[in-house]
Amino acid sequence: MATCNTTVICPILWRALSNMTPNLSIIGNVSKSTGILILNGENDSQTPVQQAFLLQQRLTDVNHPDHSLITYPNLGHVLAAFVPQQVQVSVGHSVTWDNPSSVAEPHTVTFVLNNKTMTAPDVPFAVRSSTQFMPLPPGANSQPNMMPENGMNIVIVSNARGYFPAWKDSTGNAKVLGPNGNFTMTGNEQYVNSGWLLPKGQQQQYPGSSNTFTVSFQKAGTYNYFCDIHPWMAGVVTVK
Ligand SMILES: [Cu+2]
Repeated sequence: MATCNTTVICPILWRALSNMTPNLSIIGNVSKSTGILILNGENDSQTPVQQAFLLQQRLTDVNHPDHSLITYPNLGHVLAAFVPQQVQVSVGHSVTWDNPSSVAEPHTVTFVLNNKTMTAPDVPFAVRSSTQFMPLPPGANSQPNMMPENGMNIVIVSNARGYFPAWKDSTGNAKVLGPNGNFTMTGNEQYVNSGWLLPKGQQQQYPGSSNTFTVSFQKAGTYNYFCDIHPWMAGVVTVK
């Protein structure tokens, strides 16, 4: 069976670097004992490379002793995206998604084939007000998000139908599957989700999460999908 691989890129790192780029007025006041490294993508739309040259010039003007500018040709801000965004396969063939990004940023491949089956990664549930939650591991800097309501508490928790591979059939039955789902799309589904896809080896923070998701398409059609965590990430599989 021919397999068509699509991948996910997520240069969150670039955003972090850009956010750290100080502006002109601040950079002139940085202590001379602090070394400054400016990293800038040539095609970066939010902090154009000219801005980086101005920062560099300002540091030269104030005789800052230790500063360098590195520009990266042909690189710039890219929002997290599916690559390629459009894939065409023949009936009976499959597509595998993975997450090759360098940071442990989760993504999902989510097919909402009936709008009423839409979900969110984190959702409210009611629990008894007396329910005690213990952070794990003990001493972790975490606390459950709880709001009192009518003698109960509302807690926001991770949605299993978003976190794990899950699907909902034509009659509304939902099934949650184990990690690294391998799903056969017959065309009768209302909802199919990959669960959280993490780069291989980076799922420690997210127990039970997946590295890959494979869908075998049994029926011709156009299958739109998106990432449940970053809804601007969208893709389409055309099955002929
Ligand atoms: Cu995403």
